[in-house]
Amino acid sequence: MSVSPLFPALANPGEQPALRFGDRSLTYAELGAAADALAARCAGAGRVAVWATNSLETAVAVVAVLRAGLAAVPLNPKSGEKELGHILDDSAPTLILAAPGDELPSPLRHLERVDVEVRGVGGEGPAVSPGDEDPALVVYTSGTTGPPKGAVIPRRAIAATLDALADAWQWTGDDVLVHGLPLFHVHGLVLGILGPLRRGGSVRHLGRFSTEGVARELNDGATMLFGVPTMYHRIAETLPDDPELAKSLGRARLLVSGSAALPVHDHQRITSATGRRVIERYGMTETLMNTSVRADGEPRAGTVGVPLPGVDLRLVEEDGTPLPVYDGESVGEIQVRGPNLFTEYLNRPDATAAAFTADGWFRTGDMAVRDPDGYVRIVGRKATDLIKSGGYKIGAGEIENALLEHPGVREAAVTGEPDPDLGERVVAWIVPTDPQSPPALAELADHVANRLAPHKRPRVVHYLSALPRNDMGKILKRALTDG
Ligand code: MCA
Ligand code: AMP
Repeated sequence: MSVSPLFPALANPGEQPALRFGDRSLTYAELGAAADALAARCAGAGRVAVWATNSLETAVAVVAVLRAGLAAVPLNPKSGEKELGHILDDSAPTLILAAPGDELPSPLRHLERVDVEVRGVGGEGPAVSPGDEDPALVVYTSGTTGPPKGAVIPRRAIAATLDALADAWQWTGDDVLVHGLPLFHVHGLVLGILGPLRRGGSVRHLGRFSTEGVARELNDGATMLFGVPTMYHRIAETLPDDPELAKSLGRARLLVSGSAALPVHDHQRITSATGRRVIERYGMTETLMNTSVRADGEPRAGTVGVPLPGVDLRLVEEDGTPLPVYDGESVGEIQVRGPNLFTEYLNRPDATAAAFTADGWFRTGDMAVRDPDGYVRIVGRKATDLIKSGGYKIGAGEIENALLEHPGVREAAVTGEPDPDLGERVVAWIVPTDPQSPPALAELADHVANRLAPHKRPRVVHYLSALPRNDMGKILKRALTDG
């Protein structure tokens, strides 16, 4: 079945602003022309990789791939060779779209490259009518072990999640969004770029996050801010010395935080300095958005609000039994069902099957309590081997594997520990090959940054003579962190 277009405002585009990155911008008419010209060049391709820098080109490229009825695979431009190699082998794109002049690393050079011309013209407009279930994006996300998995996100899920957020946030074409999020994850790309375009509104991307950039755009007509908790923490830290920042935040219609928990202390500091409350929403690469505090609802710091329209949510006990009542105290795993869900992990039927119950509920792995009136409060995660740092999900296993490839490392374990700025920071526990000259933190950090991605690098290293293990040889991570 065919869905209505993902971007109704591109059907008959006018001169209203669509995208702005720094001093470069496109109206809907210009975006439509550039995207259609590029879509024509992608016609017939399979999956299309996008070199997802924080740029106008990335936004045009993803819109073009969607207009062509194809699936985009956004690539983190800071991915190291090992991570990039895995994503390319797994997703097998036939094309790579990149900004003219961007230098691509060697694993990408064998792919046919098409430069993204943001002033492009000459396309015919989409001749295809993709179906609801057709894949729109393949977004790579870390698990506890092994390399990242590609979550296949259908067009239906993008439309459903963005329309549900429009309802919860009273988000319209009059809104102007500002953010500085990366464009290779759901938060920055789906919510932060495709969201405003689906509403017919506009987005101003900061290139990189800064409190100055946020203040400037909110003073200049932006109505909404999206960010991860680290960004709101940095805002909270800056507010006492920056009354202008407080005034500009006071002008926003909506301040939204997501990707990790925003500490109540940061909620409070922002509210007391600006008079505005930050609202939290809860999502996942595989599910897009599940819950949110509503713009017309009671903001309750420390909760992620209520299920979005169309989303079924339940809490289950260890054995899978749903909790009978919500009392604000009983903890269960969050499971969700709805049109917002992904289709599968690419090439991983085993992982896809394990992620769903027999009757189609997706197991999030997040642990929560629910207040009697339905508000959800996330209290933890089932897997200790997943670390959320700066809003990025990082699997301990993939970092351990990368560390073990360093000649100076004989054994390695990775854990997360609390960090006031990043939420959690990555900690490496190393048994060095040569105890007399163990590899330094900077060297191990570079090693991981170059192989995987800079945000996955360890921030702390501890050296041990042996890792604590149980009788089966399994590393006892709790013994590391408790010690
Ligand atoms: C430092 N750098 C290095 C090294 N050390 N590069 C290579 N090798 C090294 N050894 C570089 C980094 O690349 C970075 O460069 C700069 O130094 C600073 O890095 P760092 O301290 O790690 O981070 P930061 O710049 O302070 O970043 C904090 C941040 C970032 C801006 C909050 O963590 C961020 O953008 N987080 C957003 C994550 C996100 O979008 N998550 C959504 C996924 P440079 O500055 O040039 O980059 S979750 C999701 O999508 C679900 C659906 C949801 O619910 O939202
Ligand atoms: P990712 O797999 O990178 O898409 O990250 C999804 C995970 O981020 C979820 O499973 C949650 O653990 C976490 N998350 C997202 N939003 C929130 C939030 N508002 N509060 C707490 N955790 C969140």
